Amino acid sequence: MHVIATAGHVDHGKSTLVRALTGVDPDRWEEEKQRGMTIDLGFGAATLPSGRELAFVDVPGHIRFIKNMLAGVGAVDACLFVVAATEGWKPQSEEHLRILELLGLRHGMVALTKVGLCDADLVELARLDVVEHVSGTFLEAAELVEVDVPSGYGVGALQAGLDRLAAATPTAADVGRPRLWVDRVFAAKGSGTVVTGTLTGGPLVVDDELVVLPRDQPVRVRALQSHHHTRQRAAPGSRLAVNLVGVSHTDVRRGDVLVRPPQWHRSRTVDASLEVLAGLDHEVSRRGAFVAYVGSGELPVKVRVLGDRPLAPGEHGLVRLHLPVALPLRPGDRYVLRESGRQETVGGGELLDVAPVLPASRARPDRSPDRVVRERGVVDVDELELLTGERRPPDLGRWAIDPARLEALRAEVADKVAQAGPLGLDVVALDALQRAMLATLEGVRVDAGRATAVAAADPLADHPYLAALDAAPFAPPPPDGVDRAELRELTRRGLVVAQDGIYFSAGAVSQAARVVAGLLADQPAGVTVAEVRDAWGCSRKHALPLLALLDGRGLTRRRGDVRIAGPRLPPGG
Ligand SMILES: Nc1nc2c(ncn2[C@@H]2O[C@H](COP(=O)(O)OP(=O)(O)OP(=O)(O)O)[C@@H](O)[C@H]2O)c(=O)[nH]1
Ligand SMILES: [Mg+2]
Repeated sequence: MHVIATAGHVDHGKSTLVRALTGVDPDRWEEEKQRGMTIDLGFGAATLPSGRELAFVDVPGHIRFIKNMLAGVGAVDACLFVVAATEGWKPQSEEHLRILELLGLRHGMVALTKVGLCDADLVELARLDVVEHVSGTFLEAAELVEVDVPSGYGVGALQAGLDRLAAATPTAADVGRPRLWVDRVFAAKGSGTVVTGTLTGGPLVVDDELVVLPRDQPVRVRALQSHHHTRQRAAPGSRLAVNLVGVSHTDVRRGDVLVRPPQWHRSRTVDASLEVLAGLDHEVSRRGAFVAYVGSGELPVKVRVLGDRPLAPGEHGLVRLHLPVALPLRPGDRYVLRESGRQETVGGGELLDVAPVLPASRARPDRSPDRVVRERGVVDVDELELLTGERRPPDLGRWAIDPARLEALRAEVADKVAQAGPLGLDVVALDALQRAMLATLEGVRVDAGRATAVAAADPLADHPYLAALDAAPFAPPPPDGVDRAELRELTRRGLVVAQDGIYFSAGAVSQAARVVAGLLADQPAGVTVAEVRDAWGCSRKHALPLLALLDGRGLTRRRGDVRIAGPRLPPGG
């Protein structure tokens, strides 16, 4: 099942085509019938001669109703792009095509309508006009069918073309995370509130417990209907009417969204790419009253360009958007940006980060989950899935951890254990993350809530190189003749610490720290490298990497020419 939206300039024959294909007039309102013009979205379903079913969303072409058009095209799979041969390419042909491109649509076909009102030359001119305008866009290779609905000319060819289009268009993805942007709400006699929309992301089932956002109203699915058939379960990619228990029809509106509450992060600030339309006659800065179209909704937004200068027409950049309400968004969602003052489409793009943590001055968003982990250091894998849509195995416990942070954590916990007295380390003093790390450390035994190093139980802990290192902690011998794999393993376990090509025993580092703490107790203003080196009784070649290790662990800190105590240095004296 696919959902196809019409698109094209006002009066070019979109609704007439939908009516010819579905047998239903998509212009539902009296005012639409009187004015002969679509104002709001219309809906219909067609069964093609092949038996395939297609759902249609018919949009208005008039510039005044462009926001209704935007509400209709957010979740569709493909478009039926309509151009009247009598008029050729017109402003909203262009604007609709730009919008569909910004929304990332990839599939569609073109109907050249009203050919019965033109002679062959005019039809040919119109066809060339269309071909020229769609070149370089997703419609470049699309089928173009000439039709004239009153005489029925071309309607069969259009149906056959739609059949091929549907066959070539992938069905909506099912990632088990349903979302339905509401595009219509009404009260059904006897059964309460009904909302309609195009379902994406996953199936909905009768009795599902959902929430209406941004209002945050819990609801239950009483019944589902798709194409006038009652269903127990509806698959993503269908047009759906959902009968809801728990909310009045006056409390839901277009632009609201139905999701399962635990499956979504709710965003008020998002980072996104912004493709500025080349046809714009000014650059995009933070000035201006902007409206973002996301899903079926229209939201006044504050825009901050990420980077130090405004974006020029045709340029691709990054922006931070501040929304007035919290919505269930995910990276990859598309949006269109319009400026309300000038009534023009500015551009649009893709959401990249739905929960940015860096200040705008430093944010450089992309869709990579690694970036999200790096910027956070540590993130629960469930949370990471909400933020990125991607599930990954935890690096430790239930967390995804930036590699540098993971190593620092390993060293920190190993150090705590190493530094603990004979009674061992009180595990209660560790946070959940440190405890998870403790459980992975080899050579550590936890007994009655206390962790102690059991180096003796570990064959590698008896490694002769360790004994050699311990014998000369501040002037360690190089690992000549030591098996490389064993050396790697000794380092990985934190028994040996490498710095600038010099290998130290883990004990040497804490021992060195104690000596420096002693010196600093007498000379809190700082000690020089030479003083430290003398206290350690070693050469500069060994003193420098040792100091670098202490600096790296926050045991010492460099200030000008001297070292002072770092935040982690134990009190000396
Ligand atoms: N002769 C002829 N007339 C057509 C054809 N298609 C549409 N029309 C006429 O063109 C007028 C506009 O058609 P609509 O289908 O309402 O146009 P629309 O694109 O839906 O217009 P909006 O929704 O307002 O943007 C109507 O009077 C139709 O009868 C066609 O193929 N041939
Ligand atoms: Mg219409």
